Amino acid sequence: MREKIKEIKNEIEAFSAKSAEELEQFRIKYLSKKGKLSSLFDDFKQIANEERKEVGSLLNDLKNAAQEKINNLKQKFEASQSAVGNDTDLTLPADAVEIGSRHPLSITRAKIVEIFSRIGFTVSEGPEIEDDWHIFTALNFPEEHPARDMQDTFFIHKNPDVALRTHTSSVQVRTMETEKPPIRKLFPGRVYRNEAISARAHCFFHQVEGLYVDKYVSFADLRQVLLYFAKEMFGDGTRIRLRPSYFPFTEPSAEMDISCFLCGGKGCPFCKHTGWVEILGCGMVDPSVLENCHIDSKVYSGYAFGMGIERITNLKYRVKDIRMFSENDVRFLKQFSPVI
Ligand code: 2NL
Repeated sequence: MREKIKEIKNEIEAFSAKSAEELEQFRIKYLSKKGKLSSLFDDFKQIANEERKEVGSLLNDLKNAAQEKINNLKQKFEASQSAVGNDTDLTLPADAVEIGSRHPLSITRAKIVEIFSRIGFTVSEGPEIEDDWHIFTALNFPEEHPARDMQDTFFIHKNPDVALRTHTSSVQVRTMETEKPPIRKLFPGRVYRNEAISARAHCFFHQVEGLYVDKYVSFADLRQVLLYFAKEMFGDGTRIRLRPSYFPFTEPSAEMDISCFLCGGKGCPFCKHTGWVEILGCGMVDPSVLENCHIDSKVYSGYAFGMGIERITNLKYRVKDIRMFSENDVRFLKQFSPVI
């Protein structure tokens, strides 16, 4: 009897089925009424009393092992059957997986960051919701400056004033408040202005600002760094021109044009026959802004600049409507180089 149990146990352990039919044959052979186990249980009735307990438990183990084997194999067949049903055509082509592409604004931002990183600029980011001090007061905006007006700024709270930042200069203020010169950084990010939405203006856009504060920083340093940037961004033959301008936080301030990259400066419809295209604003950080950030303006000086990422992107890719950048239309987005 024990020999027989052992033999059948080995058979069951060694068994494997290639199909559901084979498994059913196995079940009939071992577990059906006329199967091998039934006949073993019949033999069991003749067994001596002192052996009943031990052999009984061996028999039960055997039955359980057979049942478990069947259950496991059954599960395996069911799983594979549901994955590949009889009516599944495995020769059909798979659904195409569309490869995404980098957003044009991200491409431009990365390019700007890369160009400045080569000359030692690192990147800092900060909050989009800001207090009055970091957006306006520290930056020398007088109390009655029009940019503080409800028309330009999205206020979240009045008294104390909390608003969506209108420029990333707020991050520069935070940096100057917490870090010691030399500071050589870029500040990319989204900014918000309460403007009527059109092809040329949106209620949010993106900026990269730059800041360099150290001893003996001069306007000549600013000009040379911006010339380097213009050549790297728009081509080696690019020339720059600085026109006097005004910002509350810089003195002197300037607007920078590059020679038109389509006509080379000769004049064409793109540059409105001037030969020049405006790309950014810049200037020497106003000493009072440095002092507001606890930097000694008698020891340190600095330059700053700011540009709109949408504007630079439009120049490079000739996007006609700024709203396309945030419409999520894949026909627009996939025209830019894919991520590989
Ligand atoms: C533009 C012009 C500019 C700055 C941004 C700046 C920041 C601090 C101090 C001084 Cl904390 N200046 N930023 C300076 C000049 C121009 O942006 O057209 N942006 C789109």
